Amino acid sequence: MTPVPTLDLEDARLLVLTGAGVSAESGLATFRDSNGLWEQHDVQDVASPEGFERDPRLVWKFYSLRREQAKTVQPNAGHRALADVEKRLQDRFMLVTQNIDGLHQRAGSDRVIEIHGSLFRTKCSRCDRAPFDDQALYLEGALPVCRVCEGAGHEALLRPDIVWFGEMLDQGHLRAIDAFMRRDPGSPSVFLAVGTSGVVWPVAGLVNLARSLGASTCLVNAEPADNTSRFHSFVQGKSAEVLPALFGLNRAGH
Ligand code: BV8
Repeated sequence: MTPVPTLDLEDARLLVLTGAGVSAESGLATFRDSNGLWEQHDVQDVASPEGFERDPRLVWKFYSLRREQAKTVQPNAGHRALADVEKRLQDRFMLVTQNIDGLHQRAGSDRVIEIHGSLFRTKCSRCDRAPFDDQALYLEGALPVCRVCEGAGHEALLRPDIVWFGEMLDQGHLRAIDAFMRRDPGSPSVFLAVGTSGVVWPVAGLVNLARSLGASTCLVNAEPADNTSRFHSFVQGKSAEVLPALFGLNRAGH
């Protein structure tokens, strides 16, 4: 682990962006590491609207297996460290996660924006009914259909409430992130990215917005990321080790 800088959070706002690397030490596969999810599946087949259109059963199997596995693992010390610093900073803290596994919430984080959606929410592929909490596994048998559409004489499959490639992010989320970064322009702010390869846009561009607004930026990652050069500081290491040290906690998160 490279030396951990001290983050001066006195009066500062802290925006944290996490990716799959934060859940790696809980036992969940990342996407682009060796043996990652995108080595086992073609992204276009399982994480795009076209793929769902082509083979919804394959897509529901892909996400049902991840839903099943996410329930069996536990948050790690990195998740707990972020939940702890949220309690200390309160409304000066925002967590934006690309992860859909729900581990931040299970570790106690409340101020979370799931910018790419959630494994545990399902929505209609046709109508605009609100997404709903769903723990079910659709591994065999009939795929879930929307009862609201059915009542109106239409047939429509339910789908995971997840942002696939080629789909727009929730504009409300992007507005909330932008407003948080622009709040109290005179006060110090920190942008911390953890466990993300910096490949997926538009989230990979958040560091540029943070810098343009005068934030100090830090990346914590197991290896250099695609956009490492955009950060003022880079800490190479595992998030479950680095985050407790970064926030002055021991590994157990106390
Ligand atoms: C969109 C689904 C409008 C859920 C995902 C420019 C602007 C806008 C869009 C684009 C653009 N250029 C290209 C695009 C299109 C595309 C895109 O970005 N493509 C990339 C691949 C080039 N973006 C989109 O389609 C977005 N939509 O903008 O709509 C539009 C559309 C088309 C064209 C223009 C505009 C939608 C993006 C969301 C897609 N959905 N997932 C799911 O299945 O999970 S993205 C997927 O990648 C996940 O959400 C994941 O979170 C995300 C990012 O991956 P990471 O989390 O970073 O994971 P990864 O494995 O890559 O890296 C893990 C890192 O952790 C590694 O670096 C590793 O070293 C490190 N690590 C490992 N262990 C540890 C660790 N670090 C610390 N500790 C450890 N222990």
